[in-house]
Amino acid sequence: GQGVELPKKVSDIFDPYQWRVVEGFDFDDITYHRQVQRDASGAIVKDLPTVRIAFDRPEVRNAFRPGTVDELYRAMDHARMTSDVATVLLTGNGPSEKDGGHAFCSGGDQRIRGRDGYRYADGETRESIDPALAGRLHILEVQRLMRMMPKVVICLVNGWAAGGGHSLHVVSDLTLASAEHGMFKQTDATVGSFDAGYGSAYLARQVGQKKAREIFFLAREYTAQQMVDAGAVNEAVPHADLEKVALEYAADIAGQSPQAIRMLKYAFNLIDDGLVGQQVFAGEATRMAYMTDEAVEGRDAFLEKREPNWADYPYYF
Ligand code: S0N
Repeated sequence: GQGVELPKKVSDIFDPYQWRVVEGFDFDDITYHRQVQRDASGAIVKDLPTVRIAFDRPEVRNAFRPGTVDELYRAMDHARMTSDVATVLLTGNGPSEKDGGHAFCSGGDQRIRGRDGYRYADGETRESIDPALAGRLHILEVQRLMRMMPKVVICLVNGWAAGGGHSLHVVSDLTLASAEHGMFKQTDATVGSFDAGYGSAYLARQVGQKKAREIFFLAREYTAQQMVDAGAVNEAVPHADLEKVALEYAADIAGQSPQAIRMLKYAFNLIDDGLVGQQVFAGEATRMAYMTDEAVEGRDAFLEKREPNWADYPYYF
């Protein structure tokens, strides 16, 4: 509609009409949008329960530098704590203006990694940097947040998913990939890197041990359809429809009970996450138990300085 301000079109398949920019952030390396419903004039009627977080460095195939990871963590954590958000879409903007290449994420920015790396900040130099901040692999903190947040995280692999970008898709709850441009390549070993956590061991849960070892040991390229067939991707979608189909997935997710989604996500995680998985699952169980009369009786008895009376609460249902 005339006079209505739409967000900037950040990628070839981003539909500005579906989104607004989430306020309060000043990101350089990512974009962060909230899905909205608009009326016929284009004015926003209400927020919908999906957010879109995207790498915004298409000139380097959406590689992440340490500052990118800081921003990604902040956006993800904001999404985690926004109580009416059910689904987080993680994708990559682009394509590259330089050569038209499409990318979801090509992993750690190899120009600034590891031993000689630094955590980017305005005016920071290698000499001035706090050594505690240099060369951190804090993308693993983002992986844990994706894994443990009580929401569904869907990766939209709109182009290359390589190295640490490949691992982000592995750790997400669901993956949709562009049938034309979605490409997968686990290059960690090629550059002397290795995601020895979810990126490899959890991949093996998805595709089996032999296939996961092939993906890492040979570092070959796979299409979206090959990854669907292998069991690592939910659906290969025509490129132009990728974000539309993702919003259909998100709408279906929003139709389910939030509590059930949360418990199911933690149940799916539990067996692979050991005691941490049990802790996360059990934390939710405890929170639900606090809502019962029985738990209220225990609390009230303490506050009223009396013995609790469990007579109304059976040992067997
Ligand atoms: C993704 C690939 C397969 C795409 O190939 P394509 O389409 O032929 O494009 P290119 O011409 O290769 O790339 C276009 C431009 O983008 C730059 N570029 C691409 N990826 C990266 C990157 N990861 N880092 C920096 N630049 C990148 C190219 O250099 C090129 O630039 P120009 O136009 O100027 O020449 C292909 O690009 C590819 O294989 N990329 C590398 C994938 C890779 O090995 N990633 C790293 C794997 N490891 C990790 O991710 C682990 C995490 C990690 O490294 C880390 C992260 C944070 C902090 C520390 C670390 C650490 O390990 O220490």
